[in-house]
Amino acid sequence: MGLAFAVASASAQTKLRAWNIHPDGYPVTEAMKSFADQVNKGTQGRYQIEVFSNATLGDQPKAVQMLKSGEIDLAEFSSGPLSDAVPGIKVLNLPFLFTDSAHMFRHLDGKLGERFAANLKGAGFVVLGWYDGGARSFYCAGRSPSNLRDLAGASIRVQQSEIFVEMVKLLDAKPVPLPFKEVMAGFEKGTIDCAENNMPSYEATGHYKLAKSVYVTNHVVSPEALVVSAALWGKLTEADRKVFQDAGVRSALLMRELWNKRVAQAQEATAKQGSQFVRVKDVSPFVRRMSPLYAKYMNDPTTREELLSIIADK
Ligand code: BDP
Repeated sequence: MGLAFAVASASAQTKLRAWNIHPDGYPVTEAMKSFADQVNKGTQGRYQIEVFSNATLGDQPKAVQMLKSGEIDLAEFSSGPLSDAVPGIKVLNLPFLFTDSAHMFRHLDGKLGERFAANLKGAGFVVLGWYDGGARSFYCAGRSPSNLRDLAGASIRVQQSEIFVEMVKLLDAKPVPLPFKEVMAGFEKGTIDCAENNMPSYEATGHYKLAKSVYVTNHVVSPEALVVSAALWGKLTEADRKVFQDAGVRSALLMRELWNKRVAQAQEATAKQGSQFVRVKDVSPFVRRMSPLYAKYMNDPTTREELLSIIADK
């Protein structure tokens, strides 16, 4: 009887659905797959995670809500759309806050990361790993910006996220919030002049084919997060939680390694295809334009403390 029960429960399988926006081969996708494999092994096949790539389950703001309500179990989100659901993490998208990924992970792999994770947990998102969202720059079709004034009046696609909308407004440009998968069509139809993203996304989406002028501003360096729903977390045993946590940490390390290689590859590949890169000479005019944003987050009690602790420890 005891044995029969043990056999029956050992073979009980739970299928989990993971949301992902990127295609196969992209560092996020590969890291998620390795996470799924490790969870599968660590739980002796009791948890089977299926990764739904290319945003087939819906766009990112929708997926954020789906995870919150437990409709999907896992996801990898960029901090822009996530911060609209969890105001305490908004500072992660402030322009020029982090100078590069190393600076960002110094904070995220320490106390501050724990605080952001606690904020997210309170809102229904359990962070299992911080992934690299890279450094974002502008790229345009039909104009070749070499200073901020060249962006004035441009229709610039942004993520469906408040802070990105505000940032573009402060550049005297027109923010056009669009789902990631609709950006290419925006360039094709001419409804947008520019977009902004990191180089791996610029390449993987094919945006480089139409938007050949990259203005290298690196204006936002921000993380992404591998998260599971609080609903799923509540159902896991302590031992299974440990398996998920270890797999999350390992997948984040893998992601970061794959990411660094991919950034270099994307730059090289797009340059070969004719993309032109103009590096920003001096970021201070850009930073000055952002001052209403800094003031807003400094005055906001939900973001002030995090912001100060990042600024105080450059
Ligand atoms: C990519 C992020 C992805 C975002 C996308 C965007 O990895 O999560 O959805 O940018 O700009 O870099 O929408």
